[in-house]
Amino acid sequence: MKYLQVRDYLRALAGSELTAGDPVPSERALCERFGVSRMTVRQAVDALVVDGILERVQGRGTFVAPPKVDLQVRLASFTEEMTRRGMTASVKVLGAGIVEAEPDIAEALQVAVGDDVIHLHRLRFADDEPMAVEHSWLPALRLPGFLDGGVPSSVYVDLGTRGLVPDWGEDTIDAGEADHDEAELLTIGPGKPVLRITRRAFTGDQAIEYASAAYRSDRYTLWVPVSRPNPPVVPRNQHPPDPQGTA
Ligand code: 16G
Repeated sequence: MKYLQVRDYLRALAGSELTAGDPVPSERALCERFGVSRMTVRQAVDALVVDGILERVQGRGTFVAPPKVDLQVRLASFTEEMTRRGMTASVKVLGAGIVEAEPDIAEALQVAVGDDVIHLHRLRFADDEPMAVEHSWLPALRLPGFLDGGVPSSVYVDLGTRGLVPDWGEDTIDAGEADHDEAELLTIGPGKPVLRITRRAFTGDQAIEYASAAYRSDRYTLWVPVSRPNPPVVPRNQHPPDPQGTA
């Protein structure tokens, strides 16, 4: 199929001579080069837009898209993840303080309702581009003086200095739409898709963080390593099948 030739040519071009933000050859040039119709060229471009390799900018044309950051699902901090990818992490603190734990936060952090918890609301950047809006809650009683010197630039580094860096956790990931405030902060349109990630992180058997974040899904790919568990992993609140059938 002709369109595959055009697609593969553009894909190779985007991965070699061109870099993010460069325009791709015009439709007319591609039609001439491959002896195909505009419709065929558009079909090839569409496929690469869907794959996130090219992006169309209204009124300006088609460009090589910035590479997607693959968000690896593992217990790393935002700062570590971005550094590992050769990007510079930065943060804008939108709010920070001690609040009383609401019932859902109290349950997640294994504290009593009304106990002091640290609440952080942060906009996270990679190479100065907004990537995620995060709310985090941490048990204040376990972290005396946490906010005394201002909000640490990396929460997990601060936890590390206290010997409390989380060593395991649970993430849940949902597809969602950016609400008005998130869209503004992330510089995407309202209603654009985001990945909603909640995390409960533990140090040993004690919960140290509950977090809820909206990640731009145009800039993130989730990368999930999978392997066959042995023994089977059972979701929380469920019990493995009883082999004796005696339950
Ligand atoms: C990640 C965590 C977030 C944690 C932050 C600490 C996810 C989905 N979220 O963004 O819960 O608060 O790292 O990063 O992975 P920091 O040490 O750079 O502040």
